[in-house]
Amino acid sequence: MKFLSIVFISLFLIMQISQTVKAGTLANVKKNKLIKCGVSTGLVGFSAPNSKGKWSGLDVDFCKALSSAIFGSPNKVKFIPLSAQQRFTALQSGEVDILSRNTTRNLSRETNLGFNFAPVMYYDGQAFIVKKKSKAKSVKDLSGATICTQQGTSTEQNLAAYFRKHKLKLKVKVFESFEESTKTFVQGACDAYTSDKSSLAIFNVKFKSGFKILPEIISKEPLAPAVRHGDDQWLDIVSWTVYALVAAEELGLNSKNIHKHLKSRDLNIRKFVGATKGNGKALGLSKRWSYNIVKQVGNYGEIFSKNVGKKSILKIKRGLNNLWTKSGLMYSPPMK
Ligand SMILES: N[C@@H](CCC(=O)N[C@@H](CS)C(=O)NCC(=O)O)C(=O)O
Repeated sequence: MKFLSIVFISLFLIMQISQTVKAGTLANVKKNKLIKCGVSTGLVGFSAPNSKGKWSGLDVDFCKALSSAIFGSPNKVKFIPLSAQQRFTALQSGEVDILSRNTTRNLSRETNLGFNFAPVMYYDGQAFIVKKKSKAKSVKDLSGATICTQQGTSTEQNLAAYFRKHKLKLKVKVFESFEESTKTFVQGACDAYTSDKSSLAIFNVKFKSGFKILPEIISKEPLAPAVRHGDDQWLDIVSWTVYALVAAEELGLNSKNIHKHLKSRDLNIRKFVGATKGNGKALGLSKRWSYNIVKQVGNYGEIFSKNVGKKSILKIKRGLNNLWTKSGLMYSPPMK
């Protein structure tokens, strides 16, 4: 009798566990009627709240695009601000469904931490900024200088490696909070500040050209959305949302003109807008998933320009983030 009840209890537990494994992230997201999107605490251009708590930025638009793909509306997202240090545990523990937070894809994060990265949303690299009146013209002039940076970032590791390689004396001040690290630098307690180059553009906007960025780019920082290992369908949806943004730009589809293409004769466009079915079903989404992304959020070029590019205050050039047909690295595999 005792043996039988142990068998039944074990069977019940196994069934429960396989239920939760089967109920993947998409099912959870649908059940909650929203995507829990991990973003930064406030990095202008990528993810930052305004005074009314409304979020904007490239990483924010990515989660909105995901929401359009799944719900046919860009607004079914809860943005959860995370510091560099907090972000990985938040993803591992299920506090967020996706991390869309200027996070660099690398081998140890993908293996040891148990994540899968979607395609790159922004190709970045690490750079240094100093006050305009500083004598430093190159990173080599920063030997022995105090450098501010943020804890739990690839920035911190690259800095140590670069100084070691070039036999420079490293004096570093690390901070848990972004706010504190930048404030300390601006107030003059550090001679230089280092991070992904995209996040340095804001200094001259906020503080009226009092700063200069040094010429060296010391690392590769391919920033990409991340999800937990073990949920292929969710990874497919997240990955093809990145590709849909890029493919739309390749195909000349944008938020203003896509509705005119519903009757297109072009087979690639017909697939994209869902006039010829197939892509949506394959992903477990509706036939209009990619149409909705572009109609409601825009194509990659539009969201780049609006958040970090020429229509934004940062005015960052497309560079590596241009389409492959324009000497950049943005490339979507065929969407068919
Ligand atoms: N891409 C790097 C750096 C990412 C990072 O967290 N950078 C800091 C400095 S720019 C940041 O975004 N802080 C914003 C925050 O903590 O909310 C990484 O993945 O480690």
